[in-house]
Amino acid sequence: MTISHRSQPCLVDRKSADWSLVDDVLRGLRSSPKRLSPTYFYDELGSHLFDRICELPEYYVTRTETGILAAHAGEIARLVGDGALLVELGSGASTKTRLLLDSLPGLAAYVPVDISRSHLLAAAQRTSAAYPHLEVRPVCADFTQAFALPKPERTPARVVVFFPGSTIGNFDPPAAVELMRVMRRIAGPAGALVIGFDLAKDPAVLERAYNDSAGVTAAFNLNVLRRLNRELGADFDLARFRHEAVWAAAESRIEMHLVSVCRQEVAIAGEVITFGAGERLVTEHCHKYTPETFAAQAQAAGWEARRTWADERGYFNVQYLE
Ligand code: AVI
Repeated sequence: MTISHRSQPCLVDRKSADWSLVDDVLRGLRSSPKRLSPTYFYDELGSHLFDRICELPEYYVTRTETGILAAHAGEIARLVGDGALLVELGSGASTKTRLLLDSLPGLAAYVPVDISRSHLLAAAQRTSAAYPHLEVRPVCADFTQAFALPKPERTPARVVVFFPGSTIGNFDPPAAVELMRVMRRIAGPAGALVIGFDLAKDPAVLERAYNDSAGVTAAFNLNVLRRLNRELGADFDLARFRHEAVWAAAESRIEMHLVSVCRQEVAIAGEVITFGAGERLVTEHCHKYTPETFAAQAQAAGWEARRTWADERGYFNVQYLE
């Protein structure tokens, strides 16, 4: 049956009930070094700031991956095959997905998964309007936890997970392997994974990408404190922290920090957290791979690369795995 027009996409909430923001944040702030999960960046403002980062001249990641996807969408679509269920983890604005959707007219359905509810719903509505024949089934979930896929109207031939943007790099190696195992469970035995990952390169290029001249990444980083003020009644003074992104060669990653510019005390959820002058709060790690380190990680999770695409400068890889 061909359905010629679809109503608004219906969002499924699969946020875990036993997860608590306050417990997780306090655990991170009590640890040494102090840490916050990068998932906290993506409130409404943070999601918009991230969309702006993707357009920055210094942030080559999105443009480079988009170029690879645009150049090879036809071949990716042939590997994905007809009638697949395409599940995109951390779908955000779903901009890159359109390159695949344009080449995949026979998809059973598209399932964007994101933690930011309003951003997800708005993006799903835009996708649905642009592809009126496509069933779009947004799921609001933390994709690092197992969640049930919605049942599409058409039984899919297979499940293909799409994980672009080098978001895998925001997970430290053991967590990245675990997440790739979760993706195997989502995809099932006949499924596949299309993933984008950033490659190690000249540290000057990397540090520029995370210290842009317009200060958007700094605003994105600091916004996490604004979120804690709003949602947990904390009293972070944003002017007393500064954004820093540094290349850590031994770990092959950019480390994003918020550096306390003075000794200070911050009240949060009934606790007082002391920051020393110059103390770093770690907000994000962005791992950069070599083809070998990524292959080892994928194999540890049970995936085998079937095809790899790169850009001319060798900055970024997109891979198809089964
Ligand atoms: C989402 N993630 C892949 C981005 C990255 O490059 O690691 C997040 C980001 N943080 C600062 N700029 C972009």
